[in-house]
Amino acid sequence: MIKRNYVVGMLILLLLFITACGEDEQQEQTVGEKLDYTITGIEPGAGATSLAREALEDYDNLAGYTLEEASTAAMVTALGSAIDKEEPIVVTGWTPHWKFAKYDLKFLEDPEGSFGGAENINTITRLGLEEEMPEAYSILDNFMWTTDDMEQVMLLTQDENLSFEEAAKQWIGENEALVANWTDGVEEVDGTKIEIVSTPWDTERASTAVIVEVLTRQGYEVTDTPVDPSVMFQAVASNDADASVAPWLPATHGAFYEQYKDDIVDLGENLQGAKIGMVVPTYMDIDSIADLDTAK
Ligand code: PBE
Repeated sequence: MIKRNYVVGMLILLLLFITACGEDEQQEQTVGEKLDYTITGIEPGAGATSLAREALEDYDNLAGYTLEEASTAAMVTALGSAIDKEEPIVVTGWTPHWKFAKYDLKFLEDPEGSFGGAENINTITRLGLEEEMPEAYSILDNFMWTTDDMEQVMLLTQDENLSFEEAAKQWIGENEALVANWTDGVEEVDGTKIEIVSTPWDTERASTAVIVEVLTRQGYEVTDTPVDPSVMFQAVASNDADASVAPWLPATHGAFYEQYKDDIVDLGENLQGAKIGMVVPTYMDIDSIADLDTAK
């Protein structure tokens, strides 16, 4: 008898449990639940990744969230498939980038300022370059363009399937007047070797391809090495490389800049109006990083 009561009791409990589970499933999942409390990040060495890690500390509501660090390619793939299914996704994103032309996206507001505000892209050189390669130094110092210009180069690589080198050549051909501003009054050189260091993202592949082509036309023998942002700063600070047009400042690469600023020359911005942060499809009805619901 006792045994049978026990079995019946267990069955009732089981039934209650199953009913409760069923009800739970019917309840709307929160955005955080749908995201599995995950932010889709990019390469571990990117400046955007360090700032996203800091954001997870800065925002109380993000305690319990995970930053998935992989690659830009993995991030844009995840973004594309989430958008296909109209599912929520939060990525570490930036502009200029083609994802904003292809999809309807928005930056989440960042009331804690984890990602800084407006970003610029700067030109840096090693100490002594001005004296040793004044022609290259002048061109690097004069190099200044707009996000529109940069986007045109990136578009040529996509729409016309050109390499960055080919796209840079074509863009220069279409913008000779602007390029002439950078080289005006600068003397030609005869095969002087110069080493440019850059990072592997499309924005920097575009700017670096353009500056490499301009320096080549001036008579330089140019090598271009894409590396992690930390290595880029270290290379210029230790004279292993001559210059870079790739640092994103003041926030994205700010920590590296602080570390190496006494051992590099900062020629100021070559492009204004970049931005990084947390990016979501516009169909998500949150506006701020602070709107993400806390992990349960
Ligand atoms: N980015 C693109 C890079 C710099 C350029 C924003 C992904 C970074 O985070 O380091």
